[in-house]
Amino acid sequence: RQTCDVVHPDDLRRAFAVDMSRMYREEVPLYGDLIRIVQSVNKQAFASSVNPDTLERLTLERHGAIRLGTPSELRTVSRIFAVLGMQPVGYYDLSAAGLPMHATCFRPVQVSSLATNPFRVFTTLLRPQLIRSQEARSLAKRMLSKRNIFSAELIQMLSTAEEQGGLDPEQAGIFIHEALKTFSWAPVAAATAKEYELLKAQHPILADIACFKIAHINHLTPRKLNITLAQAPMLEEGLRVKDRIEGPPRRRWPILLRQTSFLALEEAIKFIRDGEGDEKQDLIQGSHKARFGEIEECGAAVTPAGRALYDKLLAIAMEKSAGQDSSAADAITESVFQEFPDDWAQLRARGLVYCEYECTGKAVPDTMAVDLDLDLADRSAVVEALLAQGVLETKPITYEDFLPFSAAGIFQSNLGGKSTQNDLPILSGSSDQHGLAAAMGRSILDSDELYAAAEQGSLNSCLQKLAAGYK
Ligand code: OOG
Ligand code: NI
Repeated sequence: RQTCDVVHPDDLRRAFAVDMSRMYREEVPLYGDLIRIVQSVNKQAFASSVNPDTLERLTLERHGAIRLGTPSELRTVSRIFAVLGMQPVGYYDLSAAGLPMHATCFRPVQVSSLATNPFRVFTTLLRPQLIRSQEARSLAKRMLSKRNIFSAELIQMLSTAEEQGGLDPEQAGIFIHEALKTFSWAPVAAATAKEYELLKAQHPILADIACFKIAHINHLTPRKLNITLAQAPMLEEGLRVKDRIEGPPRRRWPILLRQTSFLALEEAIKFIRDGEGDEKQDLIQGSHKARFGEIEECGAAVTPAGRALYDKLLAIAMEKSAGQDSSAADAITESVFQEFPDDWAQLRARGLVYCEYECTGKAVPDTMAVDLDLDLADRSAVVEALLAQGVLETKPITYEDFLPFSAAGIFQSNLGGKSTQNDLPILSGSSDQHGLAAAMGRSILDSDELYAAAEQGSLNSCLQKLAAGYK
């Protein structure tokens, strides 16, 4: 193992996210408009918000999504993300929503890395065994087996990074440039129009995954402080915005994630001509709809108890609002969610959210002692007393993951038309986290463990400071 002056993975990720954003703005000019709207609304909303982040970190915030075709593509992508300091967190079974895919979220996991740059990527893998039509299944598999979405230079840099334990600044530049190629847009399909139509007829997602030479990023998502405020300017600028915001209703203390998107563009592409002939010069004009823009409002990460309450209320709201128009559905959802406390003290006292602890600077009263060796029950009594005395304070830990129902809603709105259970071209599948992990060749991290560790870490460092007499 050589030693060299390596670029920190957090800095690599930040550079990668910035370059990817620039690339996508060039490819999809509407995305540039979206960013402008978001920046101006964020500025307005920032002053009145309870959000603990800095405006700078908010403007950096992005996620993206890619759809991969084979386990070996996923394995290499997972190595690429590892170089960028991103690990697979969480498992999302999309078969429940009628999609032949499952997913994970690649993201930074350390509190300090999230603070530097929280860029995350929703990464789906096709599950061909869930495609009902045998013809479509084998065509998709055949096409995917022929493609290579990574440049030779990228693979070379990947090995270098793994051998050296990182990349020097010059290598880092090459790595980012080559990695972006894998996620860029090439308006030439690696399929004939007939192959494309065959897959699309089964499910539009199949054509998007299998008919291209590379794994284009299908959207990027800046973070919005108040997502409700962005809807109007988005419509004014002529973006075809999805009719409902996904996730929890509007609240004083936002939880989890609220998301909305503008609908996918119909983009010109060229297909390979069937049969003989010079493919490059002889292409057939067509179009493809897959790429879009999205915005999200991130709230507090919730504990398993908070998540169970969220899932329960969402299920009730969805059932009650079935068949209603979007404003009626929003009203129903808001009323159902009255049951989810919207007051910080209560959210914390009922153990519904994860908290970050901070020392306020106020001294520990003389009548109290902070002893690090206390057992759990005594310790939590001390913590409560310190909070009551104003020595400690808490704030939300930002949710850094995705929501499966919201993701399914975003998929549906961008593929056009909802499938009904009866004509699903997808075999019903069960979730297969083990299969996804095996495809990647590594295990998937549990987001709850990460949030709990962040909470504990912040509390421990406060208590250490206080025990050491910090004022
Ligand atoms: C991914 C959709 C999921 C989100 O924000 O929930 C997603 C896709 O369309 O490939 O990005
Ligand atoms: Ni998204």
